[in-house]
Amino acid sequence: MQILYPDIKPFDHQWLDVTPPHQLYLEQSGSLDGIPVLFLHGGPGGGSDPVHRRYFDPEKYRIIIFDQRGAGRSRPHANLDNNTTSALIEDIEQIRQHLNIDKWLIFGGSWGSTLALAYAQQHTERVLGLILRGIFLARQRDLDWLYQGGAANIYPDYWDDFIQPIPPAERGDMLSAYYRRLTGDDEIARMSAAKSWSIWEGRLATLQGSHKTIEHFSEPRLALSLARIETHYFINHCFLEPDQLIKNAAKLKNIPGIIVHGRYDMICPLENAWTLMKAWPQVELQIIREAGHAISEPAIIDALVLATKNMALRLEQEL
Ligand code: STX
Repeated sequence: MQILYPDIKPFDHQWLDVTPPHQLYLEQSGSLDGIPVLFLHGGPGGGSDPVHRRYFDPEKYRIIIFDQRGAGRSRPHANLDNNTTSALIEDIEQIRQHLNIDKWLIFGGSWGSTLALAYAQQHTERVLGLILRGIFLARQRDLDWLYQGGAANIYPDYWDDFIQPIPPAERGDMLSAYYRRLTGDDEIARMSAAKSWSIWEGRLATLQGSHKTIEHFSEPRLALSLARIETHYFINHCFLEPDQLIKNAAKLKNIPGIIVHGRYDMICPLENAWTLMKAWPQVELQIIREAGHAISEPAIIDALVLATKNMALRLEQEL
């Protein structure tokens, strides 16, 4: 059983100016001459966390982590202007050039896997490999699963709490109903909607459920950026064409890839990973027996740490 690497501090951090009004928090840790790996956080709007550094051997990897537009320590917080998938892909390219990196490994879970796939399909020649967790294809069916009744079959009690802030007449379109409140003038209604939104996601994230997870998701800053940025992306179908990530999957055929997906993932059902694997048969799909969605699930940690170890060995051989 693999466990996380020790807690480390970044050797460099900065705020990078991208298209106004955005400035991105960007940090590097591990070894400057190691294999460059870019960590893409989830949500969108979830932000990065110091624990994310600990999935990589700091002696082998140059660990690059940033907060996407409006998320985490990026500024302005929870801002939706010029906040689109193609803007994030341009940010990734700007970061790569800014750090003088030719090619890098991309590591992303959930929305981070969505963004990783979109980036890799557009900039294939820049990608050494992909390690993806909890695949989120961002199709209509994936949004309906989360916000229009699917997961409600498994969690009817938590679903009741989730729909509670929305009057029955508006429940036919939960995403728009939440988006209106999250972008409205009533600050109390905004924060209350943000917390309900974020807690629903937090409750679905782990197999066991825990106080710590719920506390984390109800923290006002996280709740607000997660809820505002997610609803903004999701009412726009993540700014992707229908089935875009599957239609373009053949572009990945020469990129080494590992997918780690929990069988009991209630945020992104395993079907997402299965469908991706069918379209990208060269990828290695690991179905994790006793795990849900979160990056913090013990069996997911085990698989991801092993994946970064094996990918380093593979890439060192090729270099
Ligand atoms: N959102 C899936 C996702 O990317 C629908 C995600 N879920 N939870 C997270 O991200 C955080 C833990 C990063 C907030």
